[in-house]
Amino acid sequence: MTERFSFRLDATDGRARTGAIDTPRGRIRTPAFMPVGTAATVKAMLPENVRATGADVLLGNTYHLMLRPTAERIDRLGGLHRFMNWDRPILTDSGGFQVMSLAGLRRLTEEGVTFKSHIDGSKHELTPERSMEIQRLLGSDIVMCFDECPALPADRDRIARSMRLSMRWAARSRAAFGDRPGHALFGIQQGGLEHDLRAESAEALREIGFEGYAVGGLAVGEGQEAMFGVLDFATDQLPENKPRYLMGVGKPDDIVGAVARGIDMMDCVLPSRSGRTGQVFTRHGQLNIKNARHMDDPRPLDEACSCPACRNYSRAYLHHVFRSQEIISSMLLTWHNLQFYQDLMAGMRAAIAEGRFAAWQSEFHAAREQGDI
Ligand code: PRF
Ligand code: ZN
Repeated sequence: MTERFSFRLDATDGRARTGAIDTPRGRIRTPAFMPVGTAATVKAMLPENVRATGADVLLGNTYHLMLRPTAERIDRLGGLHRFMNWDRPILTDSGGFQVMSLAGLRRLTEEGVTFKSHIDGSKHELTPERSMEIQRLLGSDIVMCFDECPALPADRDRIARSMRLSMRWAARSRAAFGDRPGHALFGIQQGGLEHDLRAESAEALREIGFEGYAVGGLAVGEGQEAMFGVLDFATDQLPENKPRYLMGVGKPDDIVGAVARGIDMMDCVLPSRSGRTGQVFTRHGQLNIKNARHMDDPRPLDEACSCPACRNYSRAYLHHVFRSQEIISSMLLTWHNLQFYQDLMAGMRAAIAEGRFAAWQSEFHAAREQGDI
């Protein structure tokens, strides 16, 4: 196992890439999908089950953990890995984005953001320096810069000012992070949908220098076509020899389109959250297990899936436990969805390595067109 953080590209196919990030806590095969473990748990799953789906890395959240149980408490208890029983890499988001989407009353200044907790209304502050400190206390392997992400649509002036603030915060994040061998700090590109603002942001980040680069500010209401339109140029503005991470994306077809445009890492609550609401992802698209058409169906969700929900249970059973609000329903459907996402990533990695990604993409879209039969 390496003592340092490193990234290597093994193959490219068109703009799609496959490779590996090596960290002291293990290897992350790319393109990678990171299940979301916001509150120190991937809901309804044991960590060993998450690992069994093929996940190499989890995402944790500064915002949630600083409020409860607090970063200082997690530090006293030996860090986030030990606390949640996941010894592989953890990437933590920096908090700004979650403050904007979840917190009550917020005030944004050059210094940072003050806000009221969505849990008990208590007052808190996040700055680049405090976010770096919290992510260090958590023991995060991949730390994200503290940034601001404006909701779209927003006017150009607002997006430009926000992006420039995020770039000043990126420089402060870099300075506060310090020298931590084996740990990585990722910059986050902002700039909305505009080519020149994205270029300015990428330039500012490259100037500072990071171990990886995220594309932020997308999947915030602009739609898939606009998002792909940005990725058509944004990934190429970022260094080729460093991992590129698209934050908070997405549905399976978003993920495939992002990988086709040079993205190496993604995270999204969708597979885990959908598991709890009965939404199921399959090769043939999405279905809801709640639907009465599954009531007498002895078949598995997906014959090609190796997860316990598909190996051991019928659609009829999964429908029944969902309707009955049994806890096992969330467990099985979450497992299946996470398995589906990891199989998707493994399929793309193999296709890119073998130079057949375009054919793989055609098959992916054809299976979805066929629908659930
Ligand atoms: N910044 C941060 N976290 C994020 C985003 C961002 O822009 C997004 C945007 N989709 C999701 N999570 N720090
Ligand atoms: Zn399955």
